[in-house]
Amino acid sequence: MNEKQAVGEKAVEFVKKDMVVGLGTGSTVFYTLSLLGKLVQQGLSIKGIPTSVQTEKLAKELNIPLTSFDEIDQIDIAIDGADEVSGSLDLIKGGGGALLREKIVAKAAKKLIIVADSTKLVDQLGSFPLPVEIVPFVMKATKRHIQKLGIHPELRMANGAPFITDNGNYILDCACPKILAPNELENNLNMIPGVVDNGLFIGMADMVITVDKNKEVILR
Ligand code: ABF
Repeated sequence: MNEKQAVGEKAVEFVKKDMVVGLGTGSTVFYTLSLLGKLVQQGLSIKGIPTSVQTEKLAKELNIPLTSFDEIDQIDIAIDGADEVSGSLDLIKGGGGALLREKIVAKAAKKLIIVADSTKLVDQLGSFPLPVEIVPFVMKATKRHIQKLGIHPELRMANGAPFITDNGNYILDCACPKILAPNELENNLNMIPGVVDNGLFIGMADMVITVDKNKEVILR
């Protein structure tokens, strides 16, 4: 079993009957969803809130019942992947472009569990370019504001055109020098008009499921 499958499936142990579950996005959570789908088939009753159109589609294929923020205010548990995880469990997310809905779901969740293979573990955040979701209307000005913070934004492209998020926005992938003050950076970015949100998830993860040097699944 590969690391993604091992950590993705481990997270399912924390899902209990009648929970509202935030369903993350990505190739690790894929295994969480696949196993949840099997348990639902065997009678587990849960409701999921997907963090992306891609996850919504997969959950429907797996017959996982879904709900929405129109029907609930709080989520019992959210399970999601990450692009980087620091020693203090701070995260960079959004490599898949779903950071806005992922953050909304994570904030509404009583418990956020991150599933991350060992390649995601870092001493300090910042090697992975930080995704920032922005409003297309003000793209160039937003880029200039971000550059003033000393970081280097690059418009994410897909098939020769700007990548469009599920919310109709653009993503700037921002090469940052090592992120020494993630809280400050998160606030500074989000104060720029045109920035919708950014991929820093600081102090939000309650638990990270990963793999140690002996290839054992561990909880941090
Ligand atoms: C998601 O999972 C995203 O925020 C992130 O980009 C991705 C991580 O990757 P994967 O699980 O596909 O390796 O939650």
